[in-house]
Amino acid sequence: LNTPINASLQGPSTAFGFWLTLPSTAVAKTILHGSPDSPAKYSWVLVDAEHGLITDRDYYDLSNAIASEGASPIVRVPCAEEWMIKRALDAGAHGIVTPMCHSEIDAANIVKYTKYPPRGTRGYGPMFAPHAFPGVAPGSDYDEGAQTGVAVVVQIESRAGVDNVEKIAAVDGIDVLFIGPFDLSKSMGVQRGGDEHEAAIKRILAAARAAGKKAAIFCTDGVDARTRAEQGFDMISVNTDVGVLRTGMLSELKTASGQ
Ligand code: 3PY
Repeated sequence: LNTPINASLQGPSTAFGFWLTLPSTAVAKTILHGSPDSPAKYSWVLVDAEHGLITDRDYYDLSNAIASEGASPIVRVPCAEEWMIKRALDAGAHGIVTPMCHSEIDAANIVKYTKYPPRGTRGYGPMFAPHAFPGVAPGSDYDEGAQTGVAVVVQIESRAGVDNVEKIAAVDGIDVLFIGPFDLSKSMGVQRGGDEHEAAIKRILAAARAAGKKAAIFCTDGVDARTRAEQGFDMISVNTDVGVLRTGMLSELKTASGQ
């Protein structure tokens, strides 16, 4: 499938995206529609149903709104359950992110849930999925494209996940290893940004590289994202909707009130 995220991951530059935690097509479209003085484009949006306020009832509208702006909707399901992955894909996700991938067994199951038989066990019912893929017809066009064209992204964010990361990266069908730095620091019991944390991040990046897979990471602002881009990450979440709303609104108030 010729989706924005696939094109961006195959291209020479970093695939930048952002995190959507509000179930609002207007917020997603406002950010994606950009402005004349911001030529850089986000190629994907993480629709977060693990945390945040989005539920699977929102996937269809959000996926279509995001796709209509030329970006890929990537749904982070609440956890790596088959039925959750199926509902996200059936609503039109161009990719899925699964939290807490701890082992190659987890990874192999996730791949299985994203593919139709005989490769996997995804149930058949993509009546609505093709709507979020401009130019892709329902039926065999979508069905065949989805077998390899849906991005399968697993989060490495636990000590076990790091211990097994080379084996996870080697699983056929896994496209991207996505680091969750907050959960990773909690699971390892180390400071975010400290030496042990950064060493684990480097190991995940190296494991992805060695296996010919892509590496992604969640960032908290543009400076953080620039640093990770320079380290060689392929896919980067720059910030979150609420993160930017909050800091932006508070900083404007500070200026307005002369502080
Ligand atoms: C983490 O940092 O743990 C994430 O999953 C991104 O929110």
